[in-house]
Amino acid sequence: MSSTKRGAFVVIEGLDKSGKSTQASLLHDRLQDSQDAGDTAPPKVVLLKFPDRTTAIGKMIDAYLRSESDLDDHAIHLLFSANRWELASTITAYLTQGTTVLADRYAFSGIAFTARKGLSYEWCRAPEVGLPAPDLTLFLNISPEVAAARGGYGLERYEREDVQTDVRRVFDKIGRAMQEEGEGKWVEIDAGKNKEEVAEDLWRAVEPLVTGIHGPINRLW
Ligand code: T5A
Ligand code: NA
Repeated sequence: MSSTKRGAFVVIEGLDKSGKSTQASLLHDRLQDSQDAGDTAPPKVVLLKFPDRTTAIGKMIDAYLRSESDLDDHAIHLLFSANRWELASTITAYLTQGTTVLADRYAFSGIAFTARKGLSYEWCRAPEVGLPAPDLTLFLNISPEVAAARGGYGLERYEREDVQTDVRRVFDKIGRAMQEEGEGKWVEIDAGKNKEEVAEDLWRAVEPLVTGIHGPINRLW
């Protein structure tokens, strides 16, 4: 077996306003500082965000989320998935060159938000099959009531307590499936603590991966 290591793929998931973007940014900076990569080396870590609202597909998603357009539930689901597929080969390339990839939301949000509308879990999962699988998923756990009290809540389509409670149920199902199927580690983090405490808990889970990973990049399911 070759001793070459690849970068780790780490995903941050959770309910709306659980602090994903705040923590993804803190974690990105900490990973960057954790090792001096030198001038010519590939970047130590990159941070991606899903949905990536900057692409052509991302702009359609953005209009939908801000309720400026309406789309069939199946159609918007496939756009969210396509928005990940747009970046799949980029993720693989980064990991192969030894860069740690952090993603702020991923396929699990895709499944959870559509399945709660009543579309079947299997149908929701199908377009995600074959995407690069995370080595570690950090699920930021927060009660919908605490999330609703945070800044900016309620501005977008899905930011309602009844929606978030349903979404939470699907996330729990996904988390159990990931554990049972051994498809990559799924770790729940208490996101109701203050920012610094949550950052420490995330770091404890991520630190063992910062020196890289042996073995091939896994694929989802
Ligand atoms: N979606 C997404 C789908 O339906 N399908 C998909 O495939 C995908 C990928 C937009 C929507 O799209 C849906 C899910 C969403 O409904 P988004 O662009 O990720 O997804 O949404 P954002 O608005 O960027 O992110 P969130 O609303 O989920 O917020 P975050 O990132 O969880 O929270 P963050 O870090 O922005 O913090 C929110 C507020 O809380 C404060 C922050 O300062 C901020 O004001 N805060 C804290 N306050 C107290 N204690 C702490 N520990 C705090 N941490 C942060
Ligand atoms: Na966010």
